[in-house]
Amino acid sequence: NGSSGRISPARMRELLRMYLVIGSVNCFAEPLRVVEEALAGGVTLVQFREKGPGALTGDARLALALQLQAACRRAEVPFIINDDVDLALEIGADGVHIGQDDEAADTARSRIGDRLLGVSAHTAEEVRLADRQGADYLGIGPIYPTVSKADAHAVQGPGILRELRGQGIALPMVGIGGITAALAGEVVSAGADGVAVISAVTAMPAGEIRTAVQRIREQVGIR
Ligand code: TZP
Ligand code: MG
Repeated sequence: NGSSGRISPARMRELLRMYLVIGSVNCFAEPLRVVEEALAGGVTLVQFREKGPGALTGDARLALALQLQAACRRAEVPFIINDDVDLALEIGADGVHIGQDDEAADTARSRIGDRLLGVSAHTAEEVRLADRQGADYLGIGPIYPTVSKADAHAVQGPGILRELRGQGIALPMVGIGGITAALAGEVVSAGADGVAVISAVTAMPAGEIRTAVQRIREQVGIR
């Protein structure tokens, strides 16, 4: 992506529509299988988020990242890395996603060039700072209670999305936290460009993943 410039907001919005976040600890089935089934179902963006108790480290973590990246490449779906800019650069990932406790967004931006940069934000102030520092999109949440993040902020409800849009924030935004097919529609109605999910896809048998992704896609308006 280095020679083609920053992603356009329109293209970014498309990528956010059905966004899978995945780590081995979240998976019921084998992680590569989970990603392959999710790609077959039509996920639009994949984030490798290998953290929490039992997460892989070192060479095993690198090997899994490379495996999942290869699957995403075959499907022509961008693959980005949570938190770890070094890993993203090492494997030539398509981007990074960072939280408020990770390195500053402007530092990440200068290190990754034109690759995708996502930033988690919880308030209008954090959103405006991330925008100034070069974020391509914002992750907003947790929208609903989540079982997948131990240190999650307070639940915001879909109203946070409406509020941010009401304040004139136009940056691409994805909702995250506790989103299921049944809730995806209201997240998008509230102003998100799409939904990011972990457990709605990863916490199920491999044979059900493709259909689960397709059902979420329908709810966010992708046919
Ligand atoms: N950030 C805010 S909530 C969350 C993250 C990484 C976890 C989302 O997982 P789930 O299973 O879709 O609630
Ligand atoms: Mg983080």
